[in-house]
Amino acid sequence: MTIFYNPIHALHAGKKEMYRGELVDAHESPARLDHVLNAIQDSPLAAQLVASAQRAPAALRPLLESVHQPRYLDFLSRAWDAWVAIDPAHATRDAFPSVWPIRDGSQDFRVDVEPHNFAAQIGLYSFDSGTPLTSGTWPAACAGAACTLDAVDAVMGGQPHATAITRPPGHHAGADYFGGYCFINNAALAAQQLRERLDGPVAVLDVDYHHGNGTQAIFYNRADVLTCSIHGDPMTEYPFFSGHANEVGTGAGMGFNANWPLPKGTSFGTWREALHQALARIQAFSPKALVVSLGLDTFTGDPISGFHLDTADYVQVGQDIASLGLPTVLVFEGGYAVAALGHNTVNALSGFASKHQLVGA
Ligand code: OKP
Ligand code: ZN
Repeated sequence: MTIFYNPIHALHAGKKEMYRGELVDAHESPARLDHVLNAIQDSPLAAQLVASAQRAPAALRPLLESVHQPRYLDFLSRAWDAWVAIDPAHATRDAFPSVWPIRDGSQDFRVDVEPHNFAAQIGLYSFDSGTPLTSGTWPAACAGAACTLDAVDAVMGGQPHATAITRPPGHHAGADYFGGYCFINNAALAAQQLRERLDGPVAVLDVDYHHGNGTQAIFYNRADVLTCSIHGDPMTEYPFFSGHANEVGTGAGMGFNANWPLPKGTSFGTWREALHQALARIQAFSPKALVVSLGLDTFTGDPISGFHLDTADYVQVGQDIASLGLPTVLVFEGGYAVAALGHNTVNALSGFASKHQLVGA
């Protein structure tokens, strides 16, 4: 397994996030990845770790457009300059949205027209106020997409599995909106590219504590990409407005989305039963490849989450997922207990690599 990492992830460094009426230090920080990379370097996986290459914007753009809308990408690419152009003092603080069109499919608010006003635009293309848009968000997110595509290329080139270690994360980002610390949906990008290049169905398994609403939405009406997510029950857990068990897909995609919402406080034993159900669902789908949204915020010590997986449990998590025997791209997502995050990630990747054997190989 080659483990690609995004060498410029730290360009995205949100200062603060809105939380309960005040600005608190951002949870999604460069220190997260520093801990992960240090732990990998100190592990037997060290020899597999390589920096991913940057990609020219013109080469990356059509790939990004395979999962995101052009006007959303246009907005993200110019957002920081537009923010600072309003007032040079903006350079010292991150941009946040403050007004949103409700997306309920009705005609209450227009989402087809992009207003000229920056506050309106950042609201049009987002769904929460907890995701700082910073000076380095766009280059870091593009490099994260390139990192993910390197992992896809490795698997297409014959590696049984490859990993993208990157931030900001991606699974909350939809075709035309950011939120939940996410801007470019790396897992969806990997799934779509594998789908195109393998010319067969692909499955996504999201084990982050938070529902992968963006990934679900991007593939919701499609039968060729099965999306499965195990997460905190949206009745109490972010992102609240999706992730229920009765979200099963729509139209041609009916039956090709599956959610396992679990109560806050869920133990590893119960979580693992859901994992085994998800793995069985994926196996029945017979995909040609698997994408894993690897969030480590299911850890018992995570400051914004509520499951009770321990550091040692991640070896088992990796082994269980590997038992599918599918060509696999693992994409790093959440995990905010920074001191333990490195060990948790290494355990998941080591467990996976120790057990993985391509079916039919
Ligand atoms: C991103 B990922 C905490 C409130 C929740 C959003 C959480 C996004 C999690 N201040 N804010 O799925 O790990
Ligand atoms: Zn999460």
